[in-house]
Amino acid sequence: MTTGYVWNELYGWHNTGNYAGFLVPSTTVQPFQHFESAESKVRFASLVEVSGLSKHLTRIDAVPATVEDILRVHTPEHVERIQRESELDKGGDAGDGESPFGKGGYDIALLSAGGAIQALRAVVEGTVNNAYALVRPPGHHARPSQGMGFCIFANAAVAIQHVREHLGVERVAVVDWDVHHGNGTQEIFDADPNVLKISIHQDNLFPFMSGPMAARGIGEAEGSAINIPLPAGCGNGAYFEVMQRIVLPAIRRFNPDVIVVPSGFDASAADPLGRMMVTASGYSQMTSMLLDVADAVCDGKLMMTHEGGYSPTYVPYCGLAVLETMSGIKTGIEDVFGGGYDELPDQVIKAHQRDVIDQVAALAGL
Ligand code: 9RB
Ligand code: ZN
Repeated sequence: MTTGYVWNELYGWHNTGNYAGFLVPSTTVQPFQHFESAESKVRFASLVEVSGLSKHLTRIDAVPATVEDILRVHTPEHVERIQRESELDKGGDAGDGESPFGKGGYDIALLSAGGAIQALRAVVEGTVNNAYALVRPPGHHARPSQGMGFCIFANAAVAIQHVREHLGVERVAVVDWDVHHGNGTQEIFDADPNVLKISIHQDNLFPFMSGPMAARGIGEAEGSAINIPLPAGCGNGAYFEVMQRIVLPAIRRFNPDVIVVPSGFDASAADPLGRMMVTASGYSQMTSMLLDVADAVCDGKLMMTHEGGYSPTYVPYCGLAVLETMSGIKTGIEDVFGGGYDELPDQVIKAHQRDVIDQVAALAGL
């Protein structure tokens, strides 16, 4: 089994400035770090090296996405505005006032989308079995004409459109396990029945009022979006039930050519933005399930592209667990930070969590 891996030092240089979380500093808000700082991703990349896992992965170089790649998904106005603001010393904002970027941010955003493209290309072409693109800035909130939620360009969607255009891919299943709704991916492919959009998220966390279970795709694509808005507090048990009752059967029914996972680790028990309880071993088991269904329907073809996850200490262990599972290589590094979370009662599915899963399964005809 060969697992591709994308990381570029410039991803750590994407500059979100001195926001206090998502707030602009002022005389009443002390400057700090933006939530989407480099920390959790740089430390993930660091653990991949220190653990020795990187020696067993197939490094894939990020290449900047071309403007043509970006324009398959975004409007020229959006792309031109990002490029223009990126030339300013003070940088700019992707579109919602809480997604800042520094000088040169356009180039790093192209490199982020390009990292996802190269990873997906390698999987589709079969040079690797599967791949993880540890890219930054993230992408799943970016809309056709506007960035938002710390995202500039829609990395996963750009990669999907690239391989459909260049490599003859037709059907793609997206499983977004970031704790926030993958609204951008959904909007971009809402009317496209050949892209299955599954998003597992905390109900109405971000964006506001986005990702209700009633949003199921539009027109002839009705049924191609499956939103799973979980109540806060879900742990591994609830997430496994989501996989078994909804995600895996939906993928089997859809029969994709490849599976793409916008992978955030902000559903982890340690995340400061999400209110979920997933652990590194939970992410590992969900990865196994996805690998199994990928083996069954699409020759194991699975690509993950990094999204959120804001615990600088825990994200690296969640990420390492996923990469170990994808590659089949154990580094022997224990989940020292999260081990205690595995024993908490929150890991067992609760009735009110199961109710939501049952409702979504019924809506989806599963
Ligand atoms: C604002 C609020 C947010 C909160 C979370 C994200 C996470 C993105 C992510 C983005 C924006 C609230 C501006 C609440 O990790 N995606 O995967 N903004 N949230 N109130 N206000 C005024
Ligand atoms: Zn998120």
